[in-house]
Amino acid sequence: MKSRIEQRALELGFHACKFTTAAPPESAPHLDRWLTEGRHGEMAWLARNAQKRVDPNLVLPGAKCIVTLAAAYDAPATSPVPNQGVVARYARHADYHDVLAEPLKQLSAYIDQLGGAGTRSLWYVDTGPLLERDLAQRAGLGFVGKHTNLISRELGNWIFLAEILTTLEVEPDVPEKNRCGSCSRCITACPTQAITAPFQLDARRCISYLTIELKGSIPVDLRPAIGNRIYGCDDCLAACPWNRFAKEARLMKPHRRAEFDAPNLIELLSLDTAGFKERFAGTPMLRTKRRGVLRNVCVALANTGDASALPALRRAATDPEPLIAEHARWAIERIEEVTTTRAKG
Ligand code: B12
Repeated sequence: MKSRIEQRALELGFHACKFTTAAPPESAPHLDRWLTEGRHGEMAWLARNAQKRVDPNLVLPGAKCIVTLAAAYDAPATSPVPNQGVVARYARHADYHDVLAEPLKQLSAYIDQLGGAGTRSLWYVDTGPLLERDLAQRAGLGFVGKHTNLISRELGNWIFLAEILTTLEVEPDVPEKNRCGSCSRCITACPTQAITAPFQLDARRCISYLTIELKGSIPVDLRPAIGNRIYGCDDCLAACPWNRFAKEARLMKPHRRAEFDAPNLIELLSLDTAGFKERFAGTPMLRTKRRGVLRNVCVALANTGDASALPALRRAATDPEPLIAEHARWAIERIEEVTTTRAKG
């Protein structure tokens, strides 16, 4: 039964498939502490269903097994060029929640069919109240690295995680152990020192949080470190030496959106709502909406310090969306400051 599920998962394009029980993950108390300390920032949804998040049986009563899956993704590393933005690799594809839904549905149906009448299965890809990385580690798919993401010895860390909770009983695999050793490259690589200690991330400082999840104004003291990143950040992941084992992104490759490898910031800033929706359709960036993405574009332009962005920023400073206007005004001040200092120097 187990090998048939695994084989089907690989046929469907997943890179790895491992099994664990539906017992609460051992690291569950860390979630409690993390939430109590407010390290989740504005992500109140993480606290709302914390109870479920640590107990898969509250998600699917009668669950016996969790099938954990990995799908590799990849996109070229980008180097900073004036007025070009950087988008995290995962987002330079069609939205993975959509891409992985189809193979997950198929695998889920296959498991139900194998289990026969009465078998129930639920699939998730970042979409459910589960501690995905911890379950994947217990299933032996990889280990949670010091940057808090799952690293696989066969795939590195450019992987998405997905799971199928099922009432079907399958023998669990052997858990993986941590293999970071004395390496701390990811901690050093973080531009905002968001990894406050090994395995501990203060989301409120993480550029991924600031540019994707945060709905309001980006704290001024953190804006310079964002550089020209306009959506997410990959620095801690890119630093991981296990990436030498990265594999071709089978499922995600056909869904690459190469136009986001080096997007022109001034052009993005001119997008109105309809233009934004058209340009970003199908990508995860759509969820951050025009107001969030253009807020980030203003910060990135400020950080490039290029005076040629001033006309576009002056237009954005009158944008009806106050969040964009505020960040545009800040960007203008920053660029003017830099240009004045340069002229004096
Ligand atoms: C909320 C969230 C975020 C938040 C918070 C991230 C975080 N580390 O928690 C923000 C917005 C910052 C974020 C960013 C990113 N995310 Co995210 N995110 C999630 C989400 C929805 C929940 C994570 C969660 O439960 N956090 C809770 C806190 C408590 O977790 P934690 O601080 O890491 O602590 C855990 C462990 O580290 C451990 N632990 C804690 N303290 C200690 C101490 C010791 C001593 C030890 C041993 C262990 C330990 O126990 C904790 C409980 O799980 C998951 C999907 C899911 N449902 O799991 C995706 C997920 C983790 N994200 C993902 C991705 C791809 C990213 C980004 C790479 C995107 C990008 N390029 O910008 C970045 C990476 C940033 C980073 N270094 O984590 C992938 C990661 C895939 C992988 N290989 O692991 C996931 C799994 C989604 C998916 N299905 O693929 N994300």
